Amino acid sequence: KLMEAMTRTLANADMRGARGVPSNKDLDAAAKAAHAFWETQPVTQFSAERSAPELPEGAIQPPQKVEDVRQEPYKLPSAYEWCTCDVNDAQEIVEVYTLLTNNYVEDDDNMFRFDYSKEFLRWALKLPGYTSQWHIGVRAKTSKKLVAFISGVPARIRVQSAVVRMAEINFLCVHKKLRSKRLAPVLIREITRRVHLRDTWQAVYTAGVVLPKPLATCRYWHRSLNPKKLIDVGFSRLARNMTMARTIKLYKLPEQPLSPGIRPMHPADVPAVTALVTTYLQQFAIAPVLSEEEIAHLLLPAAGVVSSYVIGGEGGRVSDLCSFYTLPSSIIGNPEHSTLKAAYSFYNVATSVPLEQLMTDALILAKQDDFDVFNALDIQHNEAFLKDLKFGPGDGFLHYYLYNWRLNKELQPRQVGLVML
Ligand code: MYA
Repeated sequence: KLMEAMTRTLANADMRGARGVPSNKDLDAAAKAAHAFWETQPVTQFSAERSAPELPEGAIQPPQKVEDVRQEPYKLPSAYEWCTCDVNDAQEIVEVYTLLTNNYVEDDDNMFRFDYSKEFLRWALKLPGYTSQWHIGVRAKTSKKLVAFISGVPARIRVQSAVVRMAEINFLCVHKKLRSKRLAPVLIREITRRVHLRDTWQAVYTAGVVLPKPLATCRYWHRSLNPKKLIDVGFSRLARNMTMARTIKLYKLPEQPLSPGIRPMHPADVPAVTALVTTYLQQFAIAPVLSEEEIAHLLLPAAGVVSSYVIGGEGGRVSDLCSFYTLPSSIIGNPEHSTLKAAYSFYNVATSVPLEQLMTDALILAKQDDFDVFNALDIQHNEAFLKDLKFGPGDGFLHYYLYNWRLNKELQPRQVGLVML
């Protein structure tokens, strides 16, 4: 997921200030802001660091007994009611899609808005073990229109040496006409209650906004695949001293992948890919623990949703994996182009070829599939190839958060192994 910060390429590093990247001063200001809701929640507070740096790492609050969890849903303003959204239902998935496509995350200048497809939303919400109790909507009582949404899916997340059952929270959205009415805290309290009812006491989430208190602050980088379109729609700018023709040449890629034998992942690869990914993820301070069933769900290629390629013998040892998911953005108010087709780097493991070569292949395969841009966070080992493969830094950050779990030290992006959708 990411980003909850929709970000764009910065044409030149010196333009960062002008393009809305918060300076350290802004982050300090955010840290000093009052958080009437978040200050009541079991999350690391900005002030805790100063007052009590040596509290033990781990759960902030002990688990309750499930039978002691509040039974009634939280109260909504009287014109609204709770619903669960059945993402298997053709009409209900359209309702979730429509709410998000019109009201979800935009960049700072309101030029682009995430346009998660119906197929993608179904995929992201139907992780093994999912429950529709965690796909929560709010409807207007009279019109029944869906006006807000929040979701959770179950996950096992390793934080340093502890493997913790958590909810991954995503797709929090309040209709534009209902903003700033403190509906978001009610949605968060309600999903917390329903997660507690399933004996789960921790959660992980990412957001573009600064809240108490980021576990890690990461940045998006963007690799132009279709530079002319990106410049035409204002996603990136022509660099100083560059013509369009030179820019197109700069980003040109080989027609075919560099690694002989690279091919789409097949169901028979699931055990080998699970082993490869499991070993790879052990080196990060925070990473998911993925079963074969979860790997199959997350990584087997699904058109318009996720693309995964491997190197290695069919059904036998797999030495390398690259993957990316499809998350287009609506281009707001552009007469010529309505959609930006973006690929987001997912899980990549290189053992038989250099990582830079594997990621070049990912770019080539994404280009073959007509993506306009390839995005990656500076997490995992991505720093090692971003600059050389001509990614440019974006103008937003993605902050990682844990609910009811304390870590005493902020993590560096390269210590983060978890990718959220
Ligand atoms: S991140 C994606 C969030 N979605 C968007 O950005 C879409 C566009 N924006 C909107 O739809 C609204 O602006 C939202 C806020 C819904 C974001 N995460 O109702 P309000 C706090 C957490 O008056 P609105 C994603 O999906 C804000 O600081 N809190 O505001 C992960 C303030 O609290 P405080 C946020 O603008 C979500 C309060 O809400 C966020 O109308 C993870 C204001 O409420 C945010 N992104 O609505 C959720 N934005 O006063 C947490 C604002 O204290 C999960 N706020 O500062 C926690 C774990 C729960 C499970 C636990 C289980 C154990």
